[in-house]
Amino acid sequence: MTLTSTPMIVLLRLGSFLALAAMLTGCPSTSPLDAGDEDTGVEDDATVHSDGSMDALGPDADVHLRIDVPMVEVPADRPVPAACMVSAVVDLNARGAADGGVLRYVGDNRSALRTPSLPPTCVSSKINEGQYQVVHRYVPRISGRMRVSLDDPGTDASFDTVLSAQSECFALLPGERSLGCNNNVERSAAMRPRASEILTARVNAGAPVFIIVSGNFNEDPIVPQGTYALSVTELPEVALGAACDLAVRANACALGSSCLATGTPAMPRCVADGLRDTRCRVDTDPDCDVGLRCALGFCRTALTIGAPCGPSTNGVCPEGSVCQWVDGGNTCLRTGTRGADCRDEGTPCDASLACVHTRFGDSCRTAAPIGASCDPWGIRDACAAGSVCAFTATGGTCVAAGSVAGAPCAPSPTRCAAGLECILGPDRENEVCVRPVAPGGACDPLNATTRCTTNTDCAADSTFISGTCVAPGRAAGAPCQAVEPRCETGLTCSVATGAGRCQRALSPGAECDLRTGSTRCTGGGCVREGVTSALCRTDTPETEPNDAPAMATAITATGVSVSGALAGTDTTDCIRVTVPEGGSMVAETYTGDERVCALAAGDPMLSVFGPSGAEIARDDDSPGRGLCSTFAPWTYPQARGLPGGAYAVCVSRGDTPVPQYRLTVSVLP
Ligand SMILES: [Ca+2]
Ligand SMILES: [Ca+2]
Ligand SMILES: [Ca+2]
Ligand SMILES: [Ca+2]
Repeated sequence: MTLTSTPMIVLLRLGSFLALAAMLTGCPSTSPLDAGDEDTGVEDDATVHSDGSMDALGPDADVHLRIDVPMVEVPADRPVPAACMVSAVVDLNARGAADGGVLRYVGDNRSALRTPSLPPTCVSSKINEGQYQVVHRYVPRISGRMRVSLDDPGTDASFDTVLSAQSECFALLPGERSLGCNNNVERSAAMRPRASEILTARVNAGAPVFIIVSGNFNEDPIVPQGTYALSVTELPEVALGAACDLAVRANACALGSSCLATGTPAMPRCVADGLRDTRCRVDTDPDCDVGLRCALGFCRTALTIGAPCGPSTNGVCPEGSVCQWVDGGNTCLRTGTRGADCRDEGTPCDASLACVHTRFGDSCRTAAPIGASCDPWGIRDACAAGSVCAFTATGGTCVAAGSVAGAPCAPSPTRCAAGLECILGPDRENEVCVRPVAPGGACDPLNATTRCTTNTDCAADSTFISGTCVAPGRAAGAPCQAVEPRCETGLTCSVATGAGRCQRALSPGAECDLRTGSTRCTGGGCVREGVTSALCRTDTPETEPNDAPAMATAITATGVSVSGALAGTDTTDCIRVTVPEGGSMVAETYTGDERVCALAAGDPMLSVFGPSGAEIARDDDSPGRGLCSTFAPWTYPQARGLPGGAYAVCVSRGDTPVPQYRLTVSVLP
């Protein structure tokens, strides 16, 4: 959570940068409610919907305001969402406690409906996000912007919140903007990295704002419901050129400008948006002046096609191109060419290439035909049109969708062949067809080809590739029981509290299980020795100073488990490994136990720097890894087919210390 705020991989392509920028800044949203063409001159009873559900004003009702707000035309057939019914909406002006200009309200979403009424724009409601919504109504006293936050010790630490705001209590139609949306805070002041905070677009005094608290379901112990503490701070506006608060906590710049530190010495002032290295314009075309392109919320110099790009380049690829890893470097590639995104219109890809679906989106590749081996995690050798990559015991094969166990499900209505059922796959993003297996039956510990029935789970055997369906707590790899003893004698639960797996303790040198986490290495980490095998290695303590790639500690072995800490003034630790020409790399971070990077143990970020010194990939929180990262051929195109040379792998942190972490790095031929 140091630089990115979401449990996603930072991809080296512009679309993702922009999506990320949206999340960092509190969403693409920002539709200022300019007093516009249709001043309705509403007095007092500001917004009244067709069913009269929203007509109650809070204590502000006695403030006799004339409000200049364009009323959104609401079609008569547009139903009032369940969460917007007057009985469900929390009137913050009436119920929140104001303290020094900050209104604070403590609530919970345990009795809210699971299905979202007002889908937030910054998460996908298709993957169990933005659920259990509670709507709050707030009438600002002054025009300007509002900071709304759930980053508060009063918010449950395990509650993964989403926060959004709208000017109307209706699901947004295409083209309608929210006032702001955020999943995870960029930096948590209250040790609540899964909590959310937004800085709204401009709001007008007296015009109600609907603030929506939702929950995401990731995996235990992260939950979509809980107690939250919501605060609302109204920020007065500062004129262009005037001094402002860089943190946008005391005030906010007027529409069309943003607070940046400029001049010598640098002073925070409101600077016009859309200029080189200033913020992109919001809701105004063009978003940046000629020759500039908006990236991560700032107008940057546009690079040329074929130019190097990536996290350490101060420029962005031009329109019609993406920054993509191809032939050992991050390069601005024109869409439709090898390694780049497919074109939206016309022929998707150049001749001899196929537009294939990968986990990183549709990409022009030399596609693998049906029956060929492929990477089911969707990175390598994606399958030709009409086929998809199915999980097998140790890899993948291109097959027709839904045809076999392990295959991605086909479109509705018949999603899987007879005898199979469609469930969320091990990448937690895509659905796969699995075969139900009764207790005692042989199963796949990855749950990619089978699903254990009757409240059993697949416990891995010594191969870590096959297993048996067992009751909780009965075998290594099986889920822990809720009460002590959580696992059978000789096994320990992977986490102290909450849902975890029973693990077998192994000594250094033993073959360990990185695939499903059924083992725990004593005094060290599990280091990959090959694509499917891994050994327990004793920890090597880090050696300071190691604060930058140039200061990295050189590692001569092909695999290492480093133990380190990031506290005090120490924010970065780097090691250096040598990769042979065409080799690949696996680097993983851990805090606490082997599999779950708990909220309380700090939030490390992983960066990889290539032989030229350029940062080739940056990953904060990988899917299924909590707050830790996995940089590997099956998660990153940058991790395989590497140019030979020295690579630095760095672990860094944000404001919160990481008292103890483990970094495992393996170099594969
Ligand atoms: Ca969140
Ligand atoms: Ca350190
Ligand atoms: Ca250091
Ligand atoms: Ca992280």
